[in-house]
Amino acid sequence: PKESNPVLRIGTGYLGTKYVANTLDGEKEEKLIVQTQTVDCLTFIEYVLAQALGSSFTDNLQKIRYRDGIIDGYPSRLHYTSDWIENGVRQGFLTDVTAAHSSQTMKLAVSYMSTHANQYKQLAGSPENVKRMAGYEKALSGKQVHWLPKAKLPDAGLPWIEAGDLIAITTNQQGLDIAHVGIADYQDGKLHLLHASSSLGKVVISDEPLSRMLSNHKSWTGIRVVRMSH
Ligand code: NAG
Repeated sequence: PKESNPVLRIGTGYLGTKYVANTLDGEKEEKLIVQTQTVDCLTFIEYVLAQALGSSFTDNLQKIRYRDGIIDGYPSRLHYTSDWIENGVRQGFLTDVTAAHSSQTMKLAVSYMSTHANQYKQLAGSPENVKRMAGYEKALSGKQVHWLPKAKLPDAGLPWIEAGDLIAITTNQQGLDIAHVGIADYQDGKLHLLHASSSLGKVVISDEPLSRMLSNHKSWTGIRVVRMSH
């Protein structure tokens, strides 16, 4: 049965969990926050992955959320999902499945946070944090990553996209890499998204197949697919 995949099984257990944004941004000093009762799209998959990896939940979460697992202020948090993915691959708990199955590549170009510092509490009053973020943006920008354009994703999904895979939705919004994340879930032979939905205010399985979600959002361009390594 499909729910033998631990990521999907644990993720399904979060159905109905309330969506709340910015749950990690309340503290002045950056520390590991565990708030599994209220999630956004990224913290949802972080908690699921931290649990699916087994043994210490908090050790796992720190490795997932922070660059090389080290908490050193706000900029050490992996704010850009591409950075988050790269860290997970480097640390050995994620595999980039897209790289093996889609020949399409894109060059990352991120700058959103340093150029919209007023939208981020921990950047607004801190030129030092903005400077550090700009450095990480510069390091990430120019890197090539594989992706799958939305026109190449059928309603039925693809054989290499498995239930429980993590899906990161790419965007054409200037300076940003990923607009949304969730978990692959097949329903009646179609690929759906198990995700923390800001519009529905909770964790849901999408009514529509992922392919339709993508075509309904003009700025969403395609997906990257990563898998928990085992
Ligand atoms: C991401 C935010 C990040 C935050 C995370 C979890 C950006 C570029 N990234 O969307 O700051 O830590 O959600 O809430 O805004």
